[in-house]
Amino acid sequence: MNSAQTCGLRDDERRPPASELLEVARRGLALKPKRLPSWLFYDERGSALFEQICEQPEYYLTRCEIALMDEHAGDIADSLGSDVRLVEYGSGSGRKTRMLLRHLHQPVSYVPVEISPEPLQQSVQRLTREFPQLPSQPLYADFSKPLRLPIPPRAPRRTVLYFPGSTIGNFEAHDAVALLRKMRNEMGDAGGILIGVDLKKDPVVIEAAYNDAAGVTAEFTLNMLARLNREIGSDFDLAAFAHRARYNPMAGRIETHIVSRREQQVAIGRHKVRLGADETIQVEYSCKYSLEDFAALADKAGLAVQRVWTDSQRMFSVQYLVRAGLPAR
Ligand code: AVI
Repeated sequence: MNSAQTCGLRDDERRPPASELLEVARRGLALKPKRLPSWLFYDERGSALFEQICEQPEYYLTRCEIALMDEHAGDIADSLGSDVRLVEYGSGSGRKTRMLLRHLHQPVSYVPVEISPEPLQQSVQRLTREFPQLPSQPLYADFSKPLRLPIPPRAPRRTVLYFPGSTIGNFEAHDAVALLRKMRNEMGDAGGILIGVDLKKDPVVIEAAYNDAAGVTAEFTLNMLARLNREIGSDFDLAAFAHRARYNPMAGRIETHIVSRREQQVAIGRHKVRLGADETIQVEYSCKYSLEDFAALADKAGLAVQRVWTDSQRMFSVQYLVRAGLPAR
C-alpha cells in the first residue's frame, strides 16, 4: 500500500505554511525569555538528524528501549491481549513497533499518526513489507490535537495507543497530563496506553546523552534556525549561535537552549529581533521521571499504571496505562 495515497495529501498540503512558521517564530522570539516550540526541529533534515542522535553512543534512550523490547516484547504483547488495534503516536523509524507487532496476537490494524510526511511514508513501507497481512491505516495528523481515527477493518477488542521513545518527556507536566487525558478519551473504556518513559538517573549520564561528542545533537538543535532561514527567509547566522543542554535536577529535566554568542539582530519577516550576548532561546525540555513521579502524573489524567517493564540497568521504562478505577481485565 502506498502511504502517499492513503494519506491523500499532496506534499505542499502536508507542511505547515510559511505564514504559520513566520507567526510562530515572531511570537516565540517576542517572549521574555525567548522560546521556540520543539516541533520546529522536525523538518526532513531534523528528522534525519534525530535518527542519527538515536545511534550516538551517549544517547542511551533508544538503545535501552530496544534492549527492553528485545527482552519483553512477548510479555508486553501477552498483556495487551489479542485483536488489538495499535495506534502509534509518531511513527519514528518503526523498529520498536516491528518488535511489538512480531509478538501481537491477531492485531486488527496498525495506525501510525505522524505530522511529518517522510517518516510516515518510510515506516509504513517498511511495515507493509514485513507484515503484508496487517491492515495499515496511516493518519497524517498532529497527535497532540484530538484525532479522528480511521474505521478499523474489523472490531478490535481494544485500542492500544503506543507512544514510545519518551516523547511524553518533551511535554511540560501540565501539557503531558492534558495529552494523556486526550489519549484516555481516544482509547475508550477497554483500551490502554503503552508508553516509553525515560527514568531519572545520574545527571552526568543524562547530560551526556544531549551533548554527544560527535556534535549531532548540537547540529539538530541549530537546524531549527537553518529551517527558519530556509522556510521563512530569516537570516540567522548559525555560526553566531550555540547549542546548550543542561540537566535541571530540581525540575528533573534537560533544558535545551540556543545561545546567542554575541549581540546581534536577526530579520524575521519585516521584524528585526535583537539578541544580547549569551541571551538564550529555550527550545526543548526532556523530562525524566521516577516510577512514582510518572504514576502520579498518570493519575492526574485518570490513568493507572498496570505494568512496568525496564531494561536490565533500569535506565528506561515502558509502561502500560489503563483507565483508573476499572476492574482488572
Ligand atoms: C524525541 N525526544 C524524546 C528526544 C528527547 O530525548 O527528548 C528529542 C531529542 N532532543 C535532543 N536529543 C533528542
